[in-house]
Amino acid sequence: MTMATIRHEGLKAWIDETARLGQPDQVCWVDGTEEERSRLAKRAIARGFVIPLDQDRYPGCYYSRSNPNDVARTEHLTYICTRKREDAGPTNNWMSPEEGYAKAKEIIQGSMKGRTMYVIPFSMGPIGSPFSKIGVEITDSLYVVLNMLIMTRAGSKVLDHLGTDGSFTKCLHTRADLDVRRRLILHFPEDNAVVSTGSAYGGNALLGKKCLALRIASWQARQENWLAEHMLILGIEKDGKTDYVTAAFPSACGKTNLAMLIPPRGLKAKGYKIWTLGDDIAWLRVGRDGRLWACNPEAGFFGVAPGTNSKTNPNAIATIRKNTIFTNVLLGDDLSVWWEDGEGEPPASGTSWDGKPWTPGLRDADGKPVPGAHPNSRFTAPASQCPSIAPNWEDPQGVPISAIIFGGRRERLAPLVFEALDWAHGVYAGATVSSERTAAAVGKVGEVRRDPMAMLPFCGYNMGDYFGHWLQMGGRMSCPPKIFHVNWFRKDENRQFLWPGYGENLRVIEWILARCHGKGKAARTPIGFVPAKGALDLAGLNLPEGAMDKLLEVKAEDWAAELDGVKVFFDQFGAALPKELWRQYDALKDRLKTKVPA
Ligand code: GTP
Ligand code: SPV
Ligand code: MN
Repeated sequence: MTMATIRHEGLKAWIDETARLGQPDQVCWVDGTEEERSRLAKRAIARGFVIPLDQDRYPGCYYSRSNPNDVARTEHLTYICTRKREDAGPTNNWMSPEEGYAKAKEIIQGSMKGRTMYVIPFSMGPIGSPFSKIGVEITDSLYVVLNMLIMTRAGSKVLDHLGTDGSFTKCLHTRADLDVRRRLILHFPEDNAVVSTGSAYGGNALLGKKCLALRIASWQARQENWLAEHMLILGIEKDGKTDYVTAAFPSACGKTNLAMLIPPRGLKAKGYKIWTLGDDIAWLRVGRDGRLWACNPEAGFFGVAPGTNSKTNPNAIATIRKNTIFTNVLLGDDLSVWWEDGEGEPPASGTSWDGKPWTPGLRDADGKPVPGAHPNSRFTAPASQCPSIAPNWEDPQGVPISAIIFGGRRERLAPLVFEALDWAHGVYAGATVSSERTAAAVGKVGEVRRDPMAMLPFCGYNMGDYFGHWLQMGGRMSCPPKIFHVNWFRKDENRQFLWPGYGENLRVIEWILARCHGKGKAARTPIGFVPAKGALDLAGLNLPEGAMDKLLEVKAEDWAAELDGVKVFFDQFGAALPKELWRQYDALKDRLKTKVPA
């Protein structure tokens, strides 16, 4: 592909303009062929951007280490640039488009000198599906190109589909000098454009992912009456019938793990088969049948490495055996990779994520263990390599959703599972999700913050309007999914997890689906329905005495105290917060005051 063969004038003009600004040595169109990918990988190795792993043990796999100051999303440098400040809302950083473009221009000017500027046409969603959106990423990072080739459907076939005047999201990325002072992740939803500078980390630099598929897409979804969500998609097959659910958990709170779960031994006899359709993002549309249909816009997984092993997530381990890029894990001197709570023994010696010599058991001056992998180290692998990938994962129509599951990481308060009373109450439950911060973004790990629908960092417009959009979507469906809330992370007084999690989570999903089919016994609490005694199948689990009671406990006084935090959170939206959410708040307050008979 060359500039001369491009028939889309708007695209051509943008490429020309960007090349004049960035001043790369050359412009290279990515056509998406295997021959090209292998050539680019060789080039990335020659330039030192990636290191090939031991090809016998890890065929087609590469290692990459990013700048130690650039290993997680930087929410404080992420902006929504709209003409009106209130359109970004109180939970987003805002900049005017003029200021955004001016700041970006200053950084991009000449930043690609001595480099190649790659142009990657890509489709989020199967090419040609009614769900799909096209983007074009310009980048001066070969690491980004290699990742985008895994995470999206990229290359000339996308251009063919775009035609001479199709619309696309302009995604402009320069790594510049990787200095945080020149790091900005800017979104211009009114122009269908993203500009990202000074970072080469995943969500900051792979612009199809959080920037296009969530921030820009959520803006478009509101206008076009659909939903762009931070959700996994999972299929549960039993007796020849498959139910599909989506689940929204904040970053590093278990989406990849749930999406690939293996039925626990105790439930094996029931003949469950679990299908993976997506692990991070779902686009949802109302079907002609009045149900909600979901599609995964991505083509790969950009998953958290630490904690991934063949006990917790065997499907992930099988997925990353070949053709995978490992970022910021430990690199063994024998060209192996390893991470904390990973597979097998660590190598005898290696280099840690921040480029320092590392040996097993290494401790710092204070005697604290020095991790080999960064807690947010990741693997990038093709979804097609996942043993549990659903045969219909690329169906252009998507799959019909029976349940939407919200969740967070809470040591206390939230029970293992509860079912919302109806759609509006479910939206309230989603809007008030709170969770302990993880290493996926720069910030204080463990601090509890509100993360509505797991979208706090990803909603591309005023979250008050977003809640309104969710509420009205309920009215567009004759058969809306039921809404649930789960918490795999509740702890006992010794701060040990009460629930074993991972594959065992199917026991909770089983109850959720039973509820969707009008079965499954439940007890009503002020916050919603929880499983009645004996309603969860716990065969073979051997939980300690009383653990289940603690897991399902709903303490009215704790929930009443939580309401103060909800009020502070809601208040900041002013008039943009739908009145319905205040009605839900008041109704919950009342229910918490009323003694409910058991
Ligand atoms: P992003 O890719 O950042 O959006 O995250 P994610 O939601 O896909 O998170 P992921 O599944 O990678 O899980 C992150 C961490 O949570 C890992 O360290 C897992 O081992 C851990 N985890 C996942 N599921 C469970 C569970 O059921 N129980 C417990 N205790 N930990 C879990
Ligand atoms: C997340 O942080 O939610 C991720 C990783 O899935 S990133 O692509 O960096 O956003
Ligand atoms: Mn994510």
